Amino acid sequence: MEKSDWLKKAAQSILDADDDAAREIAQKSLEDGMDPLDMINEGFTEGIREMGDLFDREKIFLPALLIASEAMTAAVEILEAALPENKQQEKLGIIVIGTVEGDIHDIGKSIIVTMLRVQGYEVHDLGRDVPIAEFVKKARELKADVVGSSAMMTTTQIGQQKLEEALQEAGLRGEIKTMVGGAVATEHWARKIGADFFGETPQDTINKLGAILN
Ligand code: B12
Repeated sequence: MEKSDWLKKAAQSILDADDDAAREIAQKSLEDGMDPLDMINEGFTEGIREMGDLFDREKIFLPALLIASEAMTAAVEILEAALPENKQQEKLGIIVIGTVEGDIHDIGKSIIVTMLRVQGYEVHDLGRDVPIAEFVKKARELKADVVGSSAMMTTTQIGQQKLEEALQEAGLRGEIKTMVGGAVATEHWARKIGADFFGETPQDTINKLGAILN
């Protein structure tokens, strides 16, 4: 099958909220020699984005979105397992990342995690709904170079500001850089709270990380 057909099928399985199909397409595309990263970024992600648009326009409702999200997660797990281990001896940097407290959205954050690992960063993923104190504790423990936070709601965005303040108070902000992302974050927001940068997409994040750590 052509690459474009695999990508279309992947997106469609998310639009159909069909987790069996999503798993099968992930598996079969690998057997057919597809690149797992292309399948995630150009295939399944397109599906969840379109579902997001439909949800925004009230064409679908939360239960359908939830099932589609689960299908997305199932497919990404299979594709991630097929990624080559990064054998680089010297890691590019240590990153601690999570979705801020009160926020359970983790699809986008998990894609960032995957992409940064593939690039050669050592990424510690704290998951979702992560208390601010946990970010600070892990950043200190692991001597992180960068702390990243994801926020998807206007109500939870404040967590990114609290994280900046908590890192300052812990005296860690001198040695640790910060990056913010997620649907509600912007360049302006990053500047306002004093974060080092806003990462809009995986590639944008990779570029800015490279620049800031050099
Ligand atoms: C999928 C989804 C869900 C799923 C989440 C499943 C999961 N495991 O993540 C479910 C169904 C569970 C859900 C629940 C809810 N959701 Co919801 N959800 C979405 C939706 C449709 C898509 C999000 C997504 O996954 N996008 C796809 C990914 C690939 O994109 P992304 O997240 O933006 O990530 C990219 C970048 O932002 C960036 N990035 C992301 N994180 C980070 C971090 C760093 C450090 C960096 C550098 C970059 C980066 O890279 C990613 C890859 O490109 C959005 C709509 C939208 N337009 O965003 C609403 C949305 C975020 N949800 C919303 C709401 C309100 C809710 C609920 C409260 C339920 C409700 N009443 O609607 C609950 C939240 C419960 C809670 N406490 O968190 C609102 C938030 C509104 C607001 N502005 O505050 C949105 C915007 C929908 C809307 N228009 O109303 N949701």
